[in-house]
Amino acid sequence: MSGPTGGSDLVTLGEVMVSLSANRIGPLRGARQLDVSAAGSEANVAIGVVRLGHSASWLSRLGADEFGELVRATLRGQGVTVCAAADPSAPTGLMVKERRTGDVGRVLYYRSGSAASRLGPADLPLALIESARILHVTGITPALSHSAADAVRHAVSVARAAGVTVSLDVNYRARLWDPSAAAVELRSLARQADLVFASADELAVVDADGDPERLLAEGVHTVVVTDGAKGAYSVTAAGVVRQPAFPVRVVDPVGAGDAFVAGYLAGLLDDLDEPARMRQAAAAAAICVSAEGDWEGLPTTAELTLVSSADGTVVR
Ligand code: KDG
Repeated sequence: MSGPTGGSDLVTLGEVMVSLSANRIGPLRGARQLDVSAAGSEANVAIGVVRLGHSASWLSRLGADEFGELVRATLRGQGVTVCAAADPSAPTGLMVKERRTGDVGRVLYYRSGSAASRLGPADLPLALIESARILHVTGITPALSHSAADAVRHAVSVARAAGVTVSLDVNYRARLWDPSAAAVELRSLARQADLVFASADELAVVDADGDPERLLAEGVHTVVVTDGAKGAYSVTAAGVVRQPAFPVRVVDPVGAGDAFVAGYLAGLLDDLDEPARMRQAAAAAAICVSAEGDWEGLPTTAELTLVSSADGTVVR
């Protein structure tokens, strides 16, 4: 499905890396096989929104290498429109997921100097942003480089000028940048967003007192705060909506936040009311973490009801 002008309902920008995941528990040095996929927070959201019946475009840069082609083919295979120049002089980024213990995973990044870190304002197809219904950005992209931060700022100002809803997932990655630089950048971005998604810990990154009400007073329409198994709540001028997490067996927690955002934004695109958006967001997150992979388990619209199926259900 295309947006009203043949563009996409949702446009997003950021890095997708090839992801290599250990398929057994223990230090990586003992790994004998690694599963190959591609992942990046913003593109995970794009895939989630497509599975829930909307169109999405992803803007970036990729290396002119086999990994770049893997990323391109993976996203296209999931129905996402890819607008990413192939850069012959920088590689596609890489991340490696280790299952250090049964309960603790670690992610290693090999993304410094990657093609996506060279993303800049000149890479942005402005008409695509202007014709979208939602521009979704995260706090990961501005952490990649000064030019990537410029690209995010430019995309947000173009979207705002065109009346496009701006969504920000704070997604604070401590390993990617200095906390004070992150606070300056993310506080400014949050105040230009209509919708801010933050984990309970990340709220303090965008507001010194971690106060959603203050973000509302400064122009944000909705602040959505997620707190893992404790659930989530959203704050708007109309009040607070609380949504408990659906109890599921967690197989792979990575990507939960992106799934939540995808469920919420698809609900926004479908004009669902706030409690229904929050419920759909929580359902998408619960179903996603019940499967391996950052995005592979994201539900289709028809699968959203799986979250209320009893343990051990076999659908025939
Ligand atoms: O939310 C999941 C993402 O974190 C993952 O897919 C990769 O974008 C990524 C990152 O920076 O870790």
